[in-house]
Amino acid sequence: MNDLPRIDRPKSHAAHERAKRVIPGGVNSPARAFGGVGGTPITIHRAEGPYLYDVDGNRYLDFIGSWGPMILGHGHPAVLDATIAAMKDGSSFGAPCEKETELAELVIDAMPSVEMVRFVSSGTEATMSAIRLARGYTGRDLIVKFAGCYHGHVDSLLVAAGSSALTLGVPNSPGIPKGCTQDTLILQYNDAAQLAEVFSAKGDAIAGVILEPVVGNMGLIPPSEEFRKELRRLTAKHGTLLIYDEVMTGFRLAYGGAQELFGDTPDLTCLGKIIGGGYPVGAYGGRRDILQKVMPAGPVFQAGTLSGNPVAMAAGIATLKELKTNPPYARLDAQSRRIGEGLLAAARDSGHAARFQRIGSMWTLFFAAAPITDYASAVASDKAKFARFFWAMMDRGVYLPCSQFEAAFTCGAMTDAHIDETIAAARDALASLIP
Ligand code: KE4
Repeated sequence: MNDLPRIDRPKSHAAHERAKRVIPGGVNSPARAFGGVGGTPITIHRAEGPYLYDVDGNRYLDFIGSWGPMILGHGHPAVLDATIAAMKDGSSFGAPCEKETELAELVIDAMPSVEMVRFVSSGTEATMSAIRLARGYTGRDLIVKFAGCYHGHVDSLLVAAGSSALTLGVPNSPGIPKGCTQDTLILQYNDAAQLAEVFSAKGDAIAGVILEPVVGNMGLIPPSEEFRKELRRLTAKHGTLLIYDEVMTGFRLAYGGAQELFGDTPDLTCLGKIIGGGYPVGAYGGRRDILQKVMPAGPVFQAGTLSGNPVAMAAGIATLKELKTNPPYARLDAQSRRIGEGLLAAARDSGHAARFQRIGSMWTLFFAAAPITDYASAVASDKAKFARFFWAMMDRGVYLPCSQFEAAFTCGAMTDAHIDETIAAARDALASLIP
């Protein structure tokens, strides 16, 4: 049976051809290029609630949610009202405004490990600044990251990177001088023994360890308890800063992020996505004694024209207040669990080896038989079959992340009927795939 896209999307094709003439690859981020699934990226006209609408008038249930930010769904009234009001007061001042302090207080209230916070305009800026701060605070140079984890396009961290770097086969991008990565040690996620080995040899020279506390950028990979606890023990023992990159998991897995879910206390936390409610916001925060090293309080430099932008702050405040007042987490967890049960049953009935890995409303269907625990097992999954499944779901009105190495996100605007529709579409799609 033909697995290729069944629905023609002429306006998306034309829009993409036009974009390619003036924007590299026709996209402003390679994650949207459909490099992992082939075909032409879909151009979106608008979004509302749980839906995306493309320029050809097709409607899709949206499981990307802008790669995480849209946990409330698109166009939530509280966020709309807050941003429109903020815009009427002025879109950018280049001077402090109280919305920055208000959002900082909400973040600090949500995450006990965060005693102070600095806002930036992207997750990349957050991790870049956190790495600089770890080095400035400890006076050390070495940084540890894990193969397959993605922390944005920071030179020193764009090695063995996940997400679109992995999808498009450039986990080590050209253009990055050796000098930028010579102090970056790459270890394997979930390998506690290797951690102990490296720390016994170099622990006192390591400024920081940065990781996704739950990986979304290799597809969904949970950490083992042993790995998490060994990481905290060894970093504390050697005076190394433990940096949780919660750009994706923050306010997603729980109101207090993965660190609330696991009861962990990192030294620094990076945030993004949900704290901007769909607007460009990143943040890094943590222990007061560390953050007090950030300029102008201390000597570690970091700056940004639109950091703390009042409209973006208003969106973040409205989003976090809604999440705090009406926490969706139990419902998102139950809906995502149901999706997993439905997709696994459908894969089994259609003869496809599959694994569904999930924490809360972050999940991934891997076409693999064994558990996916690290970079090697993730890249061994059947990416070609995932690509065919992606298009089969697209043609049935369900928009999944366009790569095996991404997490899908359920959102608060989805009802049980939407989940039923998704499971039915997956059953039909999987039956259409050649085993
Ligand atoms: P941004 O610079 O894209 O705002 O954040 C970088 C980043 C940092 N840390 C984690 C854990 C992240 O997941 C990200 C960005 N996530 C990707 C999707 N997996 C963003 C999509 C894109 O690159 O277009």
